[in-house]
Amino acid sequence: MEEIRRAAGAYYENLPDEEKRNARFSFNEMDKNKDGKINLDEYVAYLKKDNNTVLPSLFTELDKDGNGTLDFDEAIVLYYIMQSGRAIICQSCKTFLAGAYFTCSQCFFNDDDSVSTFDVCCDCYGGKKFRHNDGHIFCDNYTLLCRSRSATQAAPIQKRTKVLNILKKGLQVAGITSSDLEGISTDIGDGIGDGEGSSKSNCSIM
Ligand SMILES: [Ca+2]
Ligand SMILES: [Ca+2]
Ligand SMILES: [Zn+2]
Ligand SMILES: [Zn+2]
Repeated sequence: MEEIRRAAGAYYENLPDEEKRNARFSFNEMDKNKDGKINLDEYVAYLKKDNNTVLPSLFTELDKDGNGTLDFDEAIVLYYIMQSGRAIICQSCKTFLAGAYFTCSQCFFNDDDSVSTFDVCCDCYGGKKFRHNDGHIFCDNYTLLCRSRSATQAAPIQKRTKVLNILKKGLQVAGITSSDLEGISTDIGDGIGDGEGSSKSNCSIM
């Protein structure tokens, strides 16, 4: 959680003023009784409003000083998690995935919208405490991010738009922000590696 907290702080510092105001606006919106802090009820009500998964355990983790409410600095971490699509949950034990985790590469790169990503925490993955399709191969989220880049670069030009669209759909799985993806798009524009190469990894595109 500490890592995400640091990322959230850095993210907020780099936001344009207008988006900083948006973050403040979201906070005020969440703060129904206008006492300047978010209690558990306000947190739950806010997430339910947009049909988000409500994890009371996440509230406890967000509440760094443990006083039972979230001040603005603590709530900014939630804002970051929501904005960056980082709200990923273990499909087995339902905990919030704050750090490294494993995801099914077949499901991730599947371009059928009815197939969602399948993510599990390291404990559930290591302890084989999950059920999933036989033969599907998992890789960790950091590996996936690297493989996504090489997969995009290795794809023939006409296929790249498709690959990028798949990546956009699965953006949240790797915890990539949209600005990261713009970086990938730019590289494509440079026309790097337009050969027929294929990624020789467990996480290659099927
Ligand atoms: Ca309040
Ligand atoms: Ca607090
Ligand atoms: Zn788990
Ligand atoms: Zn799968």
